[in-house]
Amino acid sequence: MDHIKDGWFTELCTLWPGQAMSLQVEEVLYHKKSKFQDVMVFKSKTYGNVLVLDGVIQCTERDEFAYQEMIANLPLCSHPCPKKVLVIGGGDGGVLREVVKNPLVESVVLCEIDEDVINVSKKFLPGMAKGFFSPKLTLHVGDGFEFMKQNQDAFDVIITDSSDPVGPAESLFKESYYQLMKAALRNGGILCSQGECQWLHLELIKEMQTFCKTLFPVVDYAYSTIPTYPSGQIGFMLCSKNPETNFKEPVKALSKEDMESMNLKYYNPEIHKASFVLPEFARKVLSEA
Ligand code: SPD
Repeated sequence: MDHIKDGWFTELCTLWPGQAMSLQVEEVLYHKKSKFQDVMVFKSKTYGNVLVLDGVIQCTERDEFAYQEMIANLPLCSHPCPKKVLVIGGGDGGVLREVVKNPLVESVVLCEIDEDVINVSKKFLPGMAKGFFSPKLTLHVGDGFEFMKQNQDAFDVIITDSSDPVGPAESLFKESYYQLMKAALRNGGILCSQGECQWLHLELIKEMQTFCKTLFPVVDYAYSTIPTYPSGQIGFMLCSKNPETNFKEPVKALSKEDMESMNLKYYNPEIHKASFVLPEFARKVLSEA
């Protein structure tokens, strides 16, 4: 268990050289290699249970909502009628939990390649995995590329909840993947993908934004703050097939009552708008893309 030493888990990865997040471990609850990756869940001292894939933190019970609520609600509240949704990845169920809360969403397909992640999350991350019990869900265990090739012109919103671009998820940050998503979206469709961190991966984000702009009339980048992701932030790449989309203004602003009934803890209409306001160093680079 190289990532745990003297009771501390340390997240080392070539994508964030020279820095690492550490969490104090109370107990390792699960640790096995699946067909695709190393899967671990540990109980931390202050962040609840933590899911780790190939040594990288995917979610902690304490702060996961800052990511799952944003990656779900930024696209859903930017689409006038998000009836059919596809989630690629997201095996912990947290994004699904957020998507099924939206009353306009009629059906969701979740396509996750690694069934072990789903099973482990049902056992150790029940607060996230509750999305799997929604009647709106069709679960597909398999490869997202293959699934989208078979399902063209089918979805209003596609959300890619992936791990980072090393190993199995690398192809999800490439142009060919965005071309497939474009074909799988209906007219006016919107996509939102895990878009890495402006402090660490600005060149990658710029490269992605550049190819996205050749495919979609509207492209934007937003971010959320989250203590347990590298540098405390994570971004979202948003693209729309509808030239009228303005991601910065939710088409449907949730009311206080909506937010309470949806039990939202991070997302609100104000943070939706604010999440597109970038610090100058990032704004400058991305406005050139
Ligand atoms: N650096 C880790 C990024 C992980 C993003 N996906 C998390 C999955 C949570 N549903």
